[in-house]
Amino acid sequence: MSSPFEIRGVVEGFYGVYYTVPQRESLIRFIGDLGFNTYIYGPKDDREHRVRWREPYPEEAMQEFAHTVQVAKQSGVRFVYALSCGLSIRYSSDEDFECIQNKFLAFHSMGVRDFSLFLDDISHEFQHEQDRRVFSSYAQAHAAICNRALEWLLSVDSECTLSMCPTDYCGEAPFSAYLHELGASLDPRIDVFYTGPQVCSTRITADHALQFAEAARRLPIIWDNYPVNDSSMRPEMHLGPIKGRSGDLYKGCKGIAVNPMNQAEASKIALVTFADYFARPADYNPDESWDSAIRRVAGESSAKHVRLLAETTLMSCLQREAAPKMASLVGRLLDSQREGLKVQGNPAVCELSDYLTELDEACYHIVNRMDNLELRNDLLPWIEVLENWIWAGRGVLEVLELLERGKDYSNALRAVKDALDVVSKHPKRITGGALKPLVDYCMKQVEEQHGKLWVLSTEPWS
Ligand code: LTM
Repeated sequence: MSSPFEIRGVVEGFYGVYYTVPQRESLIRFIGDLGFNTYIYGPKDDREHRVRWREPYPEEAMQEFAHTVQVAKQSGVRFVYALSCGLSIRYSSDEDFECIQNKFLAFHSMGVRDFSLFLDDISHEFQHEQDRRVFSSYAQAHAAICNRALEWLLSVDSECTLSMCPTDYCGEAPFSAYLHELGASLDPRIDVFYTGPQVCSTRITADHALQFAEAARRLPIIWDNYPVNDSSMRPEMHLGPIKGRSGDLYKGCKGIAVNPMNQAEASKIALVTFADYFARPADYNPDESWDSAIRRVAGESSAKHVRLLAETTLMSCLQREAAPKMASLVGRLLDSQREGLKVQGNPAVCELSDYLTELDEACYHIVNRMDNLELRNDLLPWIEVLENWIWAGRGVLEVLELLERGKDYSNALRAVKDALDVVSKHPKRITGGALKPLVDYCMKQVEEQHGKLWVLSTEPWS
């Protein structure tokens, strides 16, 4: 691929359940085909990567890594092994340094030449008295351990490289004293990660990156926290295209490493859009790219169904509104009610009802007819919630019509309540509560005519 971004990567750097070997290898082949050239291995919950970083991997795991490294090689992707030693390391300890060496050597012997030290999401202060005595600051300790690791790696093999994630990896100028000091002392050959103005950044421009570069004294690698959905984002499913990355971002960085979701297959949609952005950042059109990305991952016959679902789950660091189309249909319906239109024969009611039917069909197709079963499995929990929203929405339309006709609506209302119960208790979120104003309106009508029948759960639905 010709691209102004030198590094085009994925960083498996999220919290929570990380990829199985087949998922990782499928993803590496996939991104290789797309023109990515780097895969950074560093899932936070891999015990030997972080919490028990001093321990070697079991032999079986090393055999699996060796296979994955070969897959990466065949796919034209550099496999980078990252170690998150920062939770407990004694920066001044030779024994701890030896643990880093042993870890890296084991990967070197299977052909890995690129390494990283992740010092993100750790305390901002020394954990060991001994380090406080040896180093004048935390930044000096970080520079020292990384410089020492690079010198040693190069003595083992001149092809080796080292990158690092600093403890302060986001923000805007003037940046912290830590980052300035780190930048001044860190060997210039060591690449540094930067996530943009925020941890999960809405926008990242060349200007942001260049300001970081001034503090860190080198162009950063952007660690892009979209589409990742770990930690507090676990309820979300990020199927939208990348956007908000400026057309000239490559002028301020060495490249981009994308942190994907815990759901490997579903992450491929955003990754295809990243590939389009990498190829022509200035001409990148998120909507066009999104269409072809969905077709590529879901397959032609499922694309329109996955697109419909994706349009209900857009809430992320990139945009607030989860389901703009659904929200606007609900808005139109409520406007028509304010204008005094009847429910029966109301075009806005028909439109919303048709839309809910289409969505229902999409859910059915994805669950029962889609060829890509990995994608289906990734999406199932969100489909479960969406189906309940659909039932609630249809139920509300039925209640409103029955109310208007003076008929018994108790069964329909009970169905609404049951569906909303599922929604409010479910760990996943979808639609951003776009139907909620309609539910509230319906309950008000019911109450006005017949008093309070049920108090509906006030759990957050968004
Ligand atoms: O972003 C960085 C550098 N570190 C962590 C990631 O491990 C995590 O996946 C993302 C998103 O929650 N946030 C972080 O702070």
